[in-house]
Amino acid sequence: MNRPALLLAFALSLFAVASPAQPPPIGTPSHSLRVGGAVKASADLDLAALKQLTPHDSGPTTVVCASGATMGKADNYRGVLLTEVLKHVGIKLDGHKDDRRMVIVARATDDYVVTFSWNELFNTSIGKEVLVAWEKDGQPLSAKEGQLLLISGQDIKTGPRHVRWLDRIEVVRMP
Ligand SMILES: Nc1nc2c(c(=O)[nH]1)N[C@H]1C(S)=C(S)[C@@H](COP(=O)(O)O)O[C@H]1N2
Ligand SMILES: [Mo]
Repeated sequence: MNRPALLLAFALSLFAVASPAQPPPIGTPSHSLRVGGAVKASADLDLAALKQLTPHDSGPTTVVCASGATMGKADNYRGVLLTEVLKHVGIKLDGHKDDRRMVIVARATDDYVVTFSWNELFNTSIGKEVLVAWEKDGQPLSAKEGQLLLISGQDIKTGPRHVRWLDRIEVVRMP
């Protein structure tokens, strides 16, 4: 490198160090779903692995914030039911009365967290519409939408349990 170029590189590197880190405008997109906790064996399911499971289409869905504001609409989200993911990995159960102790925690890369109970997912109709989605209206989810997201279609307000950048499912056995 010649002298002016060297000086320029030096000045640029100083600038990079001096300028404060900008917060990312969006969350970190999620490229896989780690499933852990009270499961038979922890798993890290990438898109290809999720697509091996039985796909599910949500049909028309509106995302409504807890405030009542409509945040978005889709004709369809495509993904796999959370119950299918959990059946695939296998919840670790210690006897007939253990399932009902389980809390299922869904977490995003920005640490946004929502919870479900085992009964809610496997013993009410809510579970039939809790979807881990990778596609909206035939298109892969954008980075802003999370790349992977979770949505609970039967909720009164669908915004709260619409988890962008979904990357972890934790099964917690209540003591
Ligand atoms: N990862 C993540 N998901 C999130 C949030 C968040 O802060 N982080 N906000 C929630 C809120 S408050 C609402 S109302 C809906 C709105 O969806 P949208 O922001 O994608 O329109 O997303 C939910 N999902
Ligand atoms: Mo919200």
